[in-house]
Amino acid sequence: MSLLKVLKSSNLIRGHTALRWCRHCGSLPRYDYDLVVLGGGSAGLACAKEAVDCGARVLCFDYVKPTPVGTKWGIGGTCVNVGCIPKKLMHQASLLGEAVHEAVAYGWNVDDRNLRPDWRKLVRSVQNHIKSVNWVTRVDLRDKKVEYVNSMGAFVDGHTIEYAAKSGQDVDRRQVTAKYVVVAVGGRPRYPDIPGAVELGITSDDIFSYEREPGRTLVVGAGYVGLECACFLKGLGYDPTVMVRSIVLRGFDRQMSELLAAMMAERGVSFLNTTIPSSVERQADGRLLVRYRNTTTQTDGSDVFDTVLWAIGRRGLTDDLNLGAAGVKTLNDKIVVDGSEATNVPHIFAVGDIIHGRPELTPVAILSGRLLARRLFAGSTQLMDYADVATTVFTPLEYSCVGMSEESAIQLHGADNIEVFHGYYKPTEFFIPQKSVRHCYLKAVAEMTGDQRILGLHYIGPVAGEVIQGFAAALKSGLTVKTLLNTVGIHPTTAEEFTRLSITKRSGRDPTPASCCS
Ligand code: FAD
Ligand code: NA7
Repeated sequence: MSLLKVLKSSNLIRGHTALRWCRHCGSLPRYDYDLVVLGGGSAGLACAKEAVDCGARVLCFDYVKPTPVGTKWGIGGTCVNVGCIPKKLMHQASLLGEAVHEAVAYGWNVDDRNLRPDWRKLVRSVQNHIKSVNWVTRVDLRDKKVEYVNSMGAFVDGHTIEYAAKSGQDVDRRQVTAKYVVVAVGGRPRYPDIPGAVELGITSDDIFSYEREPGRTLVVGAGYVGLECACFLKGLGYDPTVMVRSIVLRGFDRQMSELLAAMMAERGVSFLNTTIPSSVERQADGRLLVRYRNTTTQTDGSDVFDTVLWAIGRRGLTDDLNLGAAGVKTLNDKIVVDGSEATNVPHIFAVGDIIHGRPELTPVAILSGRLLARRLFAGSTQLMDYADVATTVFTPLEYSCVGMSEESAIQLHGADNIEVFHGYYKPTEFFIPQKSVRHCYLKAVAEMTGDQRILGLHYIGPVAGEVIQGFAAALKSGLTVKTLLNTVGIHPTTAEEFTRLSITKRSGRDPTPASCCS
């Protein structure tokens, strides 16, 4: 009998196993795996792949529970399937609609009247791309020798994970053990606790594969996801209304957020301010009657929509993990970790959206997963730096920022110790189609004294993410106003406006530009 069979029959190893001599201790391993990763999204996959590159034996579980209307997807997590990637593609589709009108002004002979997108074709194209990414991801895992199980993993104890294994029609429960466990299960959209919400509403988990044209859509929630969805729907010719409970884009710079909302309103997105939904009912004609309450006027109202999209935030997927069996502490639905992403149980870690109090962004998930693997298996001591992470809201004029908002800079340093440089600007390419420049604005929040270290940069305009990405590296390297204003711009770009920021808010001077080229 082979050694493997002896070990298996003696129950020294169970279920899935990767029996190899341990590179780290030189003997037969005590656990089936060096690392089990729960969740095959941005964080989990990055961690698993890096750990294998460092010589570890790794098993990654990924499983997606279908949404209430039955939407499901493959490996790769939120970003690839129902987040950044389909969102960016729909954003691009909506920008292209706008570009057709601009093309006419630039002399292209296209008929831009009655321009309508083919929603089903768009959805099909987006889904085809996603399927190709799912496939490449699986091939990548196989090539890198990361074992992957398409099943939900849950703790039996701190080192043991149980899952359902399918063979043909049969499903049996199996267990694997691991020296380390990384929890990277991410989150899913919340539903409000009101009649009709779950049965009749959809979320960002459904919209990118939605077979039916969304039509007149109520987007409930004015965070990042709500505003982005409302904007691509508007750009695609539908009629979105955003229901705002309190303020738009809580947590972002207030002035920029209000400017963004004004830009959306100018483009025809409707807002129901200080309003919360009370119920959703299906009418006889199939449309959705939404009742709501304005919390300022204390009045009730109602309206009829074709689609209701909940964008009221996301909950961490801790419910199915049986974290209690491993003794891992949670806060609400998130996992509390220290600066090394360790939970209160030292060999159990968490990365990505599931951790408490960190930015819910893909690059954050990827880098923290990778760095954790290097610390666990390659002797690295480098910790994830969560400060000054740049982000972009993909609305038609995009908003991107890095570092502090004006409010947090004032709160931390005091209003007298902060200087804000700002300006409106006119993108050259906006002139011929006579696009509105009213909301093209940027500002740098800086220290008052010395070379004036920059604490935050904010920009509303075209391709904001592309503009801010490079400045984010500069800000992390200690960028000052002096350096910024000594940097020669690239003309004619919108990014160069950061090198021309000479007007301070304190001066009271008019921040609207007189000319573009002198
Ligand atoms: P996820 O990607 O959610 O992966 C977790 C995986 O684990 C999922 O597949 C889940 O089904 C699975 N799972 C859960 N429980 C278990 C279990 N018990 N066992 C096995 N598997 C399990 N970020 C950006 O940086 N830029 C953007 O433009 C952007 N746009 C977004 C747009 C939308 C609409 C949304 C919703 C999010 C967006 N984000 C964006 C955020 C980004 O998608 C997330 O921050 C990122 O995907 C988090 O990765 P993660 O690995 O932590 O979790
Ligand atoms: P956010 O940023 O948490 O925003 C949620 C929005 O929904 C916000 O405007 C909330 O208003 C609103 N909200 C929350 N609960 C309700 C209820 N019950 N009724 C009405 N409105 C409500 O979540 P997102 O999904 O936009 O983004 C999450 C992350 O995903 C984000 O960080 C990106 O990285 C990707 P409030 O301000 O609380 O009054």
